[in-house]
Formats: sequence, C-alpha cells, structure tokens
Amino acid sequence: MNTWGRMLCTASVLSCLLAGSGFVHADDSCKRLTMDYSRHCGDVVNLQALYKLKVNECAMADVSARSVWNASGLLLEKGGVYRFEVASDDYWCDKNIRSNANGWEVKDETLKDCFTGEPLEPISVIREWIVRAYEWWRRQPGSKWFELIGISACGSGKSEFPIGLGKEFEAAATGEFCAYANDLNAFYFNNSGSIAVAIRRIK
Ligand SMILES: [Ca+2]
Repeated sequence: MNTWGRMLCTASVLSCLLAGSGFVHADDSCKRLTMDYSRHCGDVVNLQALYKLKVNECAMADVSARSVWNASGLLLEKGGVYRFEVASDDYWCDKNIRSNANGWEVKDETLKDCFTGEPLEPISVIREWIVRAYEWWRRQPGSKWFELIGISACGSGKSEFPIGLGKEFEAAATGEFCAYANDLNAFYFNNSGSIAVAIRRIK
C-alpha cells in the first residue's frame, strides 16, 4: 500500500477495510491536477480540452481554503460515477480554527487553534449567537463551516454537493469539477491552507 493508502488506513478503519476493494485511495499513479485558483468555475470555453478520467483512474486536486472556486481542470462526464476522498488528518484553517474536510461546528469543544494546535477557548454565548445567525448565509447553509463542497458542471446543469471526507457522486451533466470550503462569500480572505482530494472514476 502506498503512502496515501497507509495514511488513510491510519485515519479510518473503514477506509482500510475497503482498500482492497477499489475504494477511492490515491496512489502514485494518480494524476496531480493543475489547479487554477483565480478562474471562475464556469469560465471554461472548451470543455473537451479538460482532463478526463478513465474508469479506475484517479486524480488529486489541491483545494485551497482561500479560493472561492478552485477550478480543477478535470471534466466530470455525464453518467460517470466518481468517488472523492480526503484524509481526516488533512487540515485547513478558517482564520485560526483548524478543520478537516468534514468542517467544524460552533459548539464543538474539541476545536483547536490551526497554528499552535492548542485547544480553543470556549466560545461566549454572544459570539455563539452571532456565528449561528451567519450560518444561514453560508454558501451551503445546510453544510458545516468549512465542509468540503464539490461543484459539477458549472453553467448549465450545475450542481453543488457536500463531499466532506468522502462521497460517491454520479454526474448528471458534463462539466468541470470545482470545489470550495463552505464559508461566507465575503470571508475567504481570512482562510489559509489546502487539502488534497482524491478522485477516482468507478463507472
Ligand atoms: Ca473564513
């Protein structure tokens, strides 16, 4: 098993058990995608020029917490089924809050400082009220702060779907894969770090 596989096994017993069954898992043959962190997800003129995965082929996308779109250059094809997976110990930062791709919640008492690794001070009642009020303005209100969200087929047939640490997804339309950390549109400026997403086409 490669480094990625061992890392995922350490992070998740389930992942380890599934390793032999072709579950996602990046390996050394995974293509590392050339990300565009400034381009809008929908600004692709020629979709056919994007990279396409064959069945069982995998790719790696480095998704930046600070980028609103994270255009990957990868084409998700209509009818294709893709598995996405992120190691649970891969972190990014919402200001000073450390989070993995599953995101964070306001009353989680296990939250740690992204830069020191120290536990965060308990949140005050007033600040909790403020944070909860803003939850309705997250790009995906029903998903956690900093949960990894995927986008399929920007433009016509666009859909956004929570990925978190893992997701199987069938593309309903052909288009570029993009992704982002679930946040308020105006608050990407205080984000930092990136996480690596493994994408394997299984059908
Ligand atoms: Ca933020």
